[in-house]
Amino acid sequence: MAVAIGLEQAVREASSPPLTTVFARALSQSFVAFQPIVSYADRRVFGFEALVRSNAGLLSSAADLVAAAESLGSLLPLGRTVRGAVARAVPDAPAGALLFVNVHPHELFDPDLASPDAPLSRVANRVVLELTERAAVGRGPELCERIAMLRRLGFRVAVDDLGAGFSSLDLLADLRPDFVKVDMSLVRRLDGDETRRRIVGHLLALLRDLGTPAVAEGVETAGERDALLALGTPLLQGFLFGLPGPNLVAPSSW
Ligand code: G
Ligand code: MN
Repeated sequence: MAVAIGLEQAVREASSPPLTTVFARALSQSFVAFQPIVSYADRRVFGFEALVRSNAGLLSSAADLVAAAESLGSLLPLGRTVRGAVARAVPDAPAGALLFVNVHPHELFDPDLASPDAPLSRVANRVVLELTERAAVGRGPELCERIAMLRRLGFRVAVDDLGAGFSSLDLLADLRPDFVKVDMSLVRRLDGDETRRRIVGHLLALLRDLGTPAVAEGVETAGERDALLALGTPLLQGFLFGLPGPNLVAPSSW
């Protein structure tokens, strides 16, 4: 068995370019897609989440790009590329709309992120940095200090993917985020599942009690939308309102 895997790997490595080359190509052909976040009650675009993609055949999704960057130690160049693209797009955003940008835990300590002269820092008051625990990154005072410093630059902060994987409730206490993004795994089939509805209902009540606005992610159906509205979540994101796209535009139908 071990021999078969070893051979398989050898064949793959012999017949394809090294990951560094594939990643460099993917990064050079990367772009940022924007997905609307809507304030449904007043049919207003509240903001957009910036999602990295690549036109290169390999490593075209955000997940693949991030995984390759993690294994190559290239998270900082990837993050800088994304942040630069978002900064260039901000002037095209509708007035008042916020740009939500995913930040890998390792990127938090990139000097470029915290530099007042970095392109994104200049528009920090339009930007919400989305954080997940994801990797085992120090959660001590240095993380809180870093977040405090980024806030002094004008950035706001969101805890991403709450309710899934690595985003635990103690992040809410540690970071006291400006927004929380409720993971799509909790949103899915919310309308047809009483238990799920109770869990999300209590989670939203907790966030209201903390004074933290929630964004529900991954809304795909009118049923999920209506269940979320009934539970009191006005900020919604998902394929129902718009796919990630190249332009910062309001959804065409809602
Ligand atoms: O982890 P994070 O929340 O940043 O991931 C966002 C991802 O979810 C993006 O890749 C985006 O394309 C995807 N996404 C956005 N809206 C929906 C949706 O309504 N349904 C599903 N299945 N995926 C979505
Ligand atoms: Mn996100």
